[in-house]
Amino acid sequence: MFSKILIANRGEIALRILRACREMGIRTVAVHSTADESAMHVRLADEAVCIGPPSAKDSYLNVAAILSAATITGAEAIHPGYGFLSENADFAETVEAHGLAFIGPTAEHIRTMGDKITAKTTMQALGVPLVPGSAGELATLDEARDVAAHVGYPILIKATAGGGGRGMKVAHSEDELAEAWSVARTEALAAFGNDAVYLEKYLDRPRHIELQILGDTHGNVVHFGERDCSLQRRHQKLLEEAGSPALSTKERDAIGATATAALAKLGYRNAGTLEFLYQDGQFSFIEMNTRLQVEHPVTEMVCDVDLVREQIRIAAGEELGYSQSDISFSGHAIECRINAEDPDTFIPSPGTITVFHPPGGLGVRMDSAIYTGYRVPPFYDSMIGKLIVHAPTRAAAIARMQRALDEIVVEGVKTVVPLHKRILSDPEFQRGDYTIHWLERFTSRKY
Ligand code: MV4
Repeated sequence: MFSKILIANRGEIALRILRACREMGIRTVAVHSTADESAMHVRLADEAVCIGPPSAKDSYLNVAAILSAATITGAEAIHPGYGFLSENADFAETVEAHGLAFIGPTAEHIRTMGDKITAKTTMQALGVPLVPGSAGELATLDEARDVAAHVGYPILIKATAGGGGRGMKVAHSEDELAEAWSVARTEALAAFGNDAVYLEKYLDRPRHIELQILGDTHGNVVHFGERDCSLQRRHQKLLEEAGSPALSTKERDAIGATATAALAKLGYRNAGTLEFLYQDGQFSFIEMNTRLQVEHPVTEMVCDVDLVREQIRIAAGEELGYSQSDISFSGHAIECRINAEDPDTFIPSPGTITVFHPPGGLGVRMDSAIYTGYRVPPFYDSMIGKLIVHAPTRAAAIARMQRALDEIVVEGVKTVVPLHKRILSDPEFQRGDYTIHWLERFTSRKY
């Protein structure tokens, strides 16, 4: 096992990783920008190294500075968290070239899944169901027309380098195809420097369901069930739950078996998430995330597993030591992302937190790096914490989350807490009756 790990991240996820290290008797190295000198991850780590000015480009994305920090402190492994360098294949490769362990998948697997077409063709070859569409990149508009006629309208043009919904255009009929084609390509080129696009049948009311996977370096792959991440706005998730209100145990077992068999064949190691669109009882793979995700705690609560600890054990070469039949699902978990944003306009609200009182009690978990007097810097993501609850049933989890949201106090900055309260008291939400479009409509509703 490692004796020292460098955490190449900030905020709540840096604390999450630090906590796992502490419990495993592993020393920690925090890295931070000049804007984060008084951040909680810096205070709690055994050592801290300043890696640059506030701009993420010059600090949390500064590969040379992070590797220097690892070298001078004698860290043996680097945990990238989520965001920043976590899905940068070149970074993973460079870390390993320096004789350090990258706590994540191989650079090759990160690269494969980073390209959406390669990810899809790889998964298809491994027997994972996809949305019907083009076999790969489309060379011409004529080719797009043929594939669209074959799969049937409406269709979606997607950028192969895409993510976050950019470079994505719907065509409801052949009349709209030429326009969608050129707009998607132009956007893709501007956003990613790559105008390659592909085509899929457009699903009009899917849920976004993702499956948590772990693989070790001995060929064992298991899954920890699904998370329903349909409640998002402009591709920013806001509330996630495990399990999905839409899924039966039978459906979970079936997609889980397909996914673990596929990733075992691939030789996948460490944590990964398969993203699916789920509509009319059908799963369609869309993307794979090769990192620990923001919403991993809901899975931890229902499976009683420490996913970060597992990631570290896997990176150190240990065997999982359990199989699929040892993993069971207990109760229901919900996560509310607490963003420092106006709850109506979603405009970021950085500033000093004058009062912070975290909620507590049975089944309540608050993952956050804020404290009373903490200044939320304007340079990074506006998420300042995650409130997670676990209870025997979904109804009890909703009641528990409502109770916890009534208890939490965050003053000095605006937060999305009032929006969460509205969502949790909505009858459609309470019935689990929602798709990926639900929150967009809900937040534009007048009340
Ligand atoms: C889709 C889709 C409907 N049909 N693909 C959005 C970003 C990227 N991750 C995939 N996305 C979608 N792909 C087909 N064939 C709808 C979306 C989509 C979406 C997916 C997941 C979560 C939120 C979303 C919001 C809008 C659109």
